[in-house]
Amino acid sequence: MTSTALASRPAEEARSMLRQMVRIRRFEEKLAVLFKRGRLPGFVHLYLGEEAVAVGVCAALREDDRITSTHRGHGHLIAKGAEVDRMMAELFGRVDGYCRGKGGSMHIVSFELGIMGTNGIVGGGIPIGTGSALGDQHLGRDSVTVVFFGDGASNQGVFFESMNLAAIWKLPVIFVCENNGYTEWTPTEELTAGLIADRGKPMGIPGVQIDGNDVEAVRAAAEEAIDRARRGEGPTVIEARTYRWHGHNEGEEAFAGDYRPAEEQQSWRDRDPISTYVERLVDSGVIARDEYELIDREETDAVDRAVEFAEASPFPDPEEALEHLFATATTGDAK
Ligand SMILES: Cc1ncc(C[n+]2csc(CCOP(=O)(O)OP(=O)(O)O)c2C)c(N)n1
Ligand SMILES: [Mg+2]
Repeated sequence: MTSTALASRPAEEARSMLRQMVRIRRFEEKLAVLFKRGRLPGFVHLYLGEEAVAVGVCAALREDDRITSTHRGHGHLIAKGAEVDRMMAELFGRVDGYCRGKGGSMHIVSFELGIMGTNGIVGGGIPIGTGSALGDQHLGRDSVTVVFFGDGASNQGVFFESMNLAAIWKLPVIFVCENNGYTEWTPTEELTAGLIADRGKPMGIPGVQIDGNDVEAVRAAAEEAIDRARRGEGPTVIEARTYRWHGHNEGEEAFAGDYRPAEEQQSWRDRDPISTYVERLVDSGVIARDEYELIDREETDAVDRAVEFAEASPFPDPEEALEHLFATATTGDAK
């Protein structure tokens, strides 16, 4: 690598992470509007405010690494390389979606991209990701799997079972808990004892609690855990503290009431992972402000085009209602 390449690499990485966060932000904002207009079939749980976690972690992954996701998973998938067009088509229930419109928000899979699925079952991705890591170990591959899950999911028994086996077998898996302070409408401290980062400690699994709104901090923690997993030294728990800006699900204001103090919400908006990163990059001369504005315009336009793409795509034929529901092959998209 030339010295120029060395010097420019961090700037390129920073730009790319910023672009990914903006892409997720604009995608999710568009979904909020579409949901209100009754244009989306099914529920959506938005990732607004948590973008730095998915982006920081996935920036540290290789293409052949895998992730498992949650009910709040659009950001994870976009960060792992999913296209907004096919994501949008899936959410509209159309054939050009990643699962031919049959998965919807909570069941999007793309094995080609290493996406083992969003998941409507809280904690459901934890054993799938642990099994994925076991598969790699058996096949002698050096890829790793990241399991994204929430603070609520950290109380599921399967998390402890999965950590146990991952520790015993030194599986190449990284457990990334997105602690956004709430499990549905209940504050985390009313449900969750102790520090989530410490939950693997009795099993010898290292854990760290990090600022999940700082994309560089997330990436640094992810790189360390991923290197460790690739070296065959086993799992790590990363607890990323963050906050969701929107409700548990869109439309919750119809029944959930005011369960989050306004000052709390404002204090996290003041720590917006995108604008704080833009400030940092502009102040340190890594990007110019108009460069950010261009990125923003491009991503906003891409999301608008994704809606057009989704609307132009047909609904699946009723004849194929029972197709692609059960696995007949071990690789490839449902398409
Ligand atoms: C096994 C199971 N139990 C309960 C639910 C209902 N449910 C959906 S999301 C959710 C809360 C999840 O909270 P957390 O893991 O913190 O994720 P967050 O929504 O905060 O991202 C619950 C209880 C479910 N989908 N699956
Ligand atoms: Mg939560």
